[in-house]
Amino acid sequence: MSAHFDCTKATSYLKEFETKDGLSVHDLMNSKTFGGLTYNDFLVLPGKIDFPSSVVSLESKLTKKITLKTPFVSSPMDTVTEADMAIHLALLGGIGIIHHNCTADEQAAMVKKVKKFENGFISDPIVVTPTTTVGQVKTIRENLGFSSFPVTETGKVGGKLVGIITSRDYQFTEDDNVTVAEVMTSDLVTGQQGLDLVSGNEILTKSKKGKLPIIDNAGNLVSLLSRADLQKNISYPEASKSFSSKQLLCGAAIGTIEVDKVRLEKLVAAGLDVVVLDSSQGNSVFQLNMIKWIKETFADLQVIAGNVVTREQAASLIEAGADGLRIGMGSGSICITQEVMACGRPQGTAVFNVTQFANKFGVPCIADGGVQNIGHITKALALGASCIMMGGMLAGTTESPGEYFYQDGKRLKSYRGMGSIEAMQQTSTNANASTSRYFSESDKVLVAQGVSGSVVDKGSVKKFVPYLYSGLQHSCQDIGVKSVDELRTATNEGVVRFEFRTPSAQFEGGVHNLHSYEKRLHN
Ligand code: NAD
Ligand code: CPR
Repeated sequence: MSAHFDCTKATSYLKEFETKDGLSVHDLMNSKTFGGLTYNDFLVLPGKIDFPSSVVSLESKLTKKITLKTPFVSSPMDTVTEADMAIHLALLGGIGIIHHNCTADEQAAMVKKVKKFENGFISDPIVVTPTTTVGQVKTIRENLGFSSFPVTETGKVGGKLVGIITSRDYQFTEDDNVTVAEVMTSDLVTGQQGLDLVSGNEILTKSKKGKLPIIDNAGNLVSLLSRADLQKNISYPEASKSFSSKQLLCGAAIGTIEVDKVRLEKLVAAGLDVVVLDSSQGNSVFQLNMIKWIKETFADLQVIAGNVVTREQAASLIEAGADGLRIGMGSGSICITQEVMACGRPQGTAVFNVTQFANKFGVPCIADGGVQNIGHITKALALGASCIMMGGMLAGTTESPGEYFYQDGKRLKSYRGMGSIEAMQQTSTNANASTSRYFSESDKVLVAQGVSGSVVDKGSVKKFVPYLYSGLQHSCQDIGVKSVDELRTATNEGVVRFEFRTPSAQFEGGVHNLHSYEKRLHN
């Protein structure tokens, strides 16, 4: 029998005599054997677990001055981010970037809605007038499922509050012509504007009421607090808020033509925290000039420039004053840019090369596009990204714009590229010149860079984002790092190791050889 080494010394033997298993990120990315790498072309090797996944911190920078508790950003696309998405992502610790395929006023109104949002308070409740009939109230209940309504003189939020009508007031009223004024409760328990959620909850509990109308000093209805909502209302300790105003953080995208300056003025007036200069090729004089103008005009506004995929592109934008960069050209799920423009870069390589450069200047980078699962998120962060921007992953959720429809027995929502013919045609049908995004070069022929399609219903981001969050924590635990920051540092220092993945390794890493299965990602 041959002699073996002492088992009790295995780890010290490893450190002393063996080279580290796997590849450093630098060897992985600088290998000349392969071309540019995508997230699927490599794997992270597991490390040591000596902590629970729940302690993993996902805090990460979005820009020089904004740090998020959750490194998730929604794309400025008209099938992904409007106010509802931006509100819920911010509540969950990320941030939404509101698209600009609409008028400047519409976009500013969405930003305002996010900034004015107060968790738990319904800012746009259904309101009736004293002359509304009980029959009409019953119809609203049947159509919308709500049974209680504040009553104002105007029938709108902002009108003088005169009562509330609940199912108790009208359930035994058989004559549908009776007016709300005849049956409503006018002896009201109300809350004053500015009341916080905890105090509102206390009033509801003490008064044993189901709804608490919130009024301003003049007695006008401002919003409504609902006991049922409060009970199911999750508290959002991770919410992204500005320190001074305590309002949710909100981002929005603009283009780089002259009228975008007017657009931005409106967005800033609505309370915008961060602007994304939205372009597939950010290294343009148009964008450099726009960054300089923004920095001179709105000193406090954070500017994310892009998109870039090379160090040279990044250097121009960093020098012009960008507070963050957006990386990705041609990797998006709806994208045909690489096919049509011949430009782009595999996303893994793009993220590594740009972040290696930008991080030296303290400029955080967003990995944008091509993310299909939690593993891709982990890999993008390991390669140096600070945040992850998602389009397709967040499309098809309850909070994404658009209605669900059925096709082939599946519940779907539309998802389309912002340079798809359909999205560009919507832009061009807007008569208002200030809505024009791209036609500064007076294009007669539209050259599509993306497609228009659909994605399956993913349910609410209230469940989906916590799934991504927990999944990312588990992934970091497997790698043996306690935070996203540590993931980046340990990768850069060669502590976290990698392996290439051949096509057969990719096949092996997926579900295989089953007769049938259902892929359920979370409960
Ligand atoms: P863009 O606004 O950067 O460019 C459109 C055209 O307008 C370009 O020809 C550009 O040179 C021109 N232009 C811009 N500013 C100008 C100015 N001030 N004066 C004269 N001409 C000017 O938009 P885009 O790159 O076509 O992207 C359109 C949308 O599609 C964006 O939402 C973008 O995010 C998305 N997209 C993304 C990718 C990607 O891979 N990330 C690829 C394609 C499209
Ligand atoms: P996915 O997350 O769906 O893979 O990609 C979303 C990203 O795709 C967007 O954030 C944007 O950068 C990019 N994108 C949007 N419209 C596009 C068109 Cl028309 N073409 C190429 N890329 C596009």
